[in-house]
Amino acid sequence: MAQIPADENARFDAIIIGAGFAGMYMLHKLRGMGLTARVYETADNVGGTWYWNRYPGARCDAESLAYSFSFDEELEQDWNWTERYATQPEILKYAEHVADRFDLRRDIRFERRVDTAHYDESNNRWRVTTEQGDSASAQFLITAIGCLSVPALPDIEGLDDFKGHRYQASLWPHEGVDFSGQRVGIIGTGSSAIQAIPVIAEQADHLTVFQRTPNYSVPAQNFPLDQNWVDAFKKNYRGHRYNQKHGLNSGFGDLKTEIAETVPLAEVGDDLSDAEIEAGLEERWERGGAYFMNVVSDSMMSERTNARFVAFVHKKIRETVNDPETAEWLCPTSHPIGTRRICVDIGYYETYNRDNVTLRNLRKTPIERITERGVLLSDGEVEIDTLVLATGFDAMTGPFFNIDIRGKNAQPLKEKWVEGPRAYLGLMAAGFPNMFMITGPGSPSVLSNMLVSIEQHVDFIADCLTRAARENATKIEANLDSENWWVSHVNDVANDTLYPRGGSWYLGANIKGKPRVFMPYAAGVGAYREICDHIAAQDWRGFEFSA
Ligand code: NA7
Repeated sequence: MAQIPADENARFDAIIIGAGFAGMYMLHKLRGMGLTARVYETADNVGGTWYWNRYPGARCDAESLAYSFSFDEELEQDWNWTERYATQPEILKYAEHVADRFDLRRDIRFERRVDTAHYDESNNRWRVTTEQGDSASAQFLITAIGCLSVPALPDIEGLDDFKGHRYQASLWPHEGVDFSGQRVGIIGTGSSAIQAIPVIAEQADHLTVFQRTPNYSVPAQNFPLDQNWVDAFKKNYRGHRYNQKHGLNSGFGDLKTEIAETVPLAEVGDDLSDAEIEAGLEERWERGGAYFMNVVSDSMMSERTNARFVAFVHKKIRETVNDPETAEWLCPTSHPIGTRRICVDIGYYETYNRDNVTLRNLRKTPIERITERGVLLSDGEVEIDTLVLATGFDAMTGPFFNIDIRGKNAQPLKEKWVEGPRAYLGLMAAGFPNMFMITGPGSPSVLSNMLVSIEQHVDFIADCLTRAARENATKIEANLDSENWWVSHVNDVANDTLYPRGGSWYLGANIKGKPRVFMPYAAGVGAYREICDHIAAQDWRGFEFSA
């Protein structure tokens, strides 16, 4: 395919970085408003996270009928999901379908990595360059760069010494990997690994899991979707969408059940007897999904309630895993349940009953280094042919810091955010006029169904631009006091929950030297939407419009 020539001093109304779901919908929306836009995308196709994360077993942990666009009723009626939780290939196919259906590709430049984005005060425009030589400017800059798009390599000595095959979950080869006849080792036991482990175990000769911190996982209870049920569901798609957008479940939720049955059993766990809470947890476990946490409303607020959830999951692990020592090692004890992203699995704990799977507990026998032949633990070397790294991401701020973004007075965003991200509503940083962030830090983002949050942000940004155009304002900037208020509100909300005790990437705790700041907004998409709508209704309080 002939390479499209680089843009040379091209001018647009808006430049969007990233062609995942956020970038695609933003482009579609801007076009509908009669604005010109260019999208730059590093990959050679659309899909964002679903383009890169092709590891075996990759699938969404929000239900497919909810993890899809709602902005076009014909699209939502036409597209048919095949399983309760869609696989990565199916979601990628959906993303490609959206790109083709709305003819998005003609404004997207693929295989272009934005390296600089500088605000020019003299003409109120953002100048953007790519590593591939594009140069362009636009009045508005919109980042659609994802929250988990910068893979983190583990800080382990000798990684490059390994002579076998090495793969990273989030940069998986497009042609796939055949593990048959292989001794495979996997480092990491987060969501990615918990999805990949059962699938790799079925293929590999032997799989060794190197676990530092066990995670809580609940069964997906995945199933193929029944067409009659889907047809009935789609008749009331608007009602379901309303619930996703306004509900407490942040866009997750058990779609098979009517909303009345999915409300928590009680506001506080203390109001329920052990038998009552057990019955509720058992029922949610059987239904499957991350929605498990909402049996009681205070599961993320009360240590006592949370501990009852923990005891339940520990019991499930011990009942499932035959070897008692392996079962104990798999029981998380270092953090309350839900304070790290709860994993949704298909046969994860059961996999440890296979003869060809071994769990190594790195808390007892830490990794000393990677060798030519495998992984050297404190009690000896484990020889492997293939090493899989499922070691996570430099979450939320990492994607911003990968680009040299400068606002007024040439201030780098990296400098403004040196002690943690600061943005009004997680959407706009003071000192960075006309730059909007879709699902940025300080918004519900990773604590929500991303499609629900993306649509809300894109619509909000579009309304904000419309407000500016109506009043002939060319410059929109977040007010610093409003930003400070929002950042402290985000912190207050987080501090009222158990989240900060998770020590996870939500807090930046997985990256050396990163400030420990709880980044997502933890009050849910319903509360967040209400605040945004209220702010818009008060003539965009906290946003300053000028000519
Ligand atoms: P996560 O959830 O950040 O998991 C990364 C895992 O890698 C986690 O178990 C880490 O253990 C482990 N890790 C990282 N560095 C090391 C070293 N040096 N040694 C041993 N183990 C290590 O990333 P995922 O990709 O699984 O999931 C990210 C999100 O993607 C997920 O929540 C979904 O939203 C989609 P640790 O906990 O640090 O001890």
